[in-house]
Amino acid sequence: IDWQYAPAPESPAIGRVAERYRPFIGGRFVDGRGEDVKTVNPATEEPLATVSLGAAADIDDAVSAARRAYDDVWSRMPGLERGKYLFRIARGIAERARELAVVETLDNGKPIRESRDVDVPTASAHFFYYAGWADKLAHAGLGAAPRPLGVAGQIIPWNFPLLMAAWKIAPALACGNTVVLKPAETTPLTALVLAEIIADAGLPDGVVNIVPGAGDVGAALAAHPGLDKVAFTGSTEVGRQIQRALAGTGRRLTLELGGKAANIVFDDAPLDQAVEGIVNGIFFNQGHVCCAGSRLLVQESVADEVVDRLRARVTALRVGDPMDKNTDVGAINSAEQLERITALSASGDDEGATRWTSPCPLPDRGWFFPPTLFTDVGNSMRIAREEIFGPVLTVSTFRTPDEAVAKANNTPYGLSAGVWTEKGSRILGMAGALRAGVVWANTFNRFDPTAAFGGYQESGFGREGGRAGLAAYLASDDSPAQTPDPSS
Ligand code: TXE
Repeated sequence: IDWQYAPAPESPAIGRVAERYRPFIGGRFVDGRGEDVKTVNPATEEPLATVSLGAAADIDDAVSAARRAYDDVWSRMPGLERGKYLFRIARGIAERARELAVVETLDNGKPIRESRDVDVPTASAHFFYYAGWADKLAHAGLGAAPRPLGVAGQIIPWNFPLLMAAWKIAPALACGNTVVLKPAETTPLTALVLAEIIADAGLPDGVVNIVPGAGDVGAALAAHPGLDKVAFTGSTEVGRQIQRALAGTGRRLTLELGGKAANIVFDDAPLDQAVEGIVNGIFFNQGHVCCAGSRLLVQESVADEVVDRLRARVTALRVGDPMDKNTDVGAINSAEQLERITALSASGDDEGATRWTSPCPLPDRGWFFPPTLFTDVGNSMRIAREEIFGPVLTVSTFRTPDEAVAKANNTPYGLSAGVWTEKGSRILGMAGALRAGVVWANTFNRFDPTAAFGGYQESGFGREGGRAGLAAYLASDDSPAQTPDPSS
């Protein structure tokens, strides 16, 4: 699918990273009351820009601004008008696509090819998609007069900084909510460029507020009594803390947490295609993907052949400078994440799995981890159970479809899964039996604004994307609306 709705003109700001980024509150860029910190380019470990962090007092200001904007303007605006603003934001992203891709890659470490071809166009596509819903909410299947919830607090991680901001902001605004968003501490830049795009689109002051900060600022936001809704994407551990903080408050919550997806290859699958899908499933975005296909389950009769082909293919992956268009695997986002990946991989060695590492050369500086496969993996090993969130794949085998389902479902998570087979009936059978919010067939890591995304069990609850994504931001009952329905 070509999500580049509008051709991106040459941006005058290509490659430009501003010196200082500030919180966006009440329609203005202001100095935060937290400290000034340097963001670091993970590929060089050199400082990239200064960020003025927010503090709890800035969260108070942002929530107040969002409340005023909700009461006075946004919840009263007809859906058709709201949609026009979303279309403008979508176009603004497309117009600044090159700049956004460069800033994203420098701040996050992901290959420029991915930020250019996936993150930025898909972010724009989310705004285009939800813009179309803004005046059609009565047809969303959520009752005749669905109404917005109010002010939403949104906390996002560092693996898809711009795209996660778009996933959170676009449906919330389309439904008539206002938002306070906190980007992750290591990747705040593109969300603050998005704030400029939002300001340029003329959005009424306070409808979107973006406050950079670390976990303390996130905790202040999640627990703020002025919110009606909290949406969080991040670790299962922090998700649990937020759920506890919200218990008994009546505030709505959606959580999108970790994953440990099985990518299941049957012996009738087109193996060349499957190997590409396995590589994309785990090495896309350095494996910093909640739905990454981190557990390969391959049918015993083709296991040796698949692993051989996989090693050959992985050996050809180029790891290195994320700004190089030929790079396949970029930098690990932070020193902490590199430590986590290193430690979990070491536990695989200790527990008796066999490690194979791509012989690719790694840059001398920056945080990098080579593409890695583990075979001889037992189900009880930590590498088979815990989310590694890095370029590390475990390989195990199965004989029958039932055994594949049992192994795939043997996890506390339930976000995604992949099935590779020529048989349509098997795809349908597996899709029904796998406990995962998304099941891809003969593809992996396909993101599409029209499709719902979300998990079961420890992967969280609630859906983002598609029509289902509207339910997270609307009061859906058919009782008389307490606030006028601006969309009807
Ligand atoms: O996540 P955190 P981290 C998983 C992945 C990774 C691990 C740790 O396995 O290795 O989590 O990553 C904010 N109250 N995922 O430490 O801390 C934080 O500032 C409120 C999977 O980076 O959960 C950031 O904005 N907010 C995942 C966001 O939460 C708090 C993506 C996520 O950071 C907070 C990221 C608090 N007490 C990590 N503490 C996915 N589902 O894609 C931190 N934050």
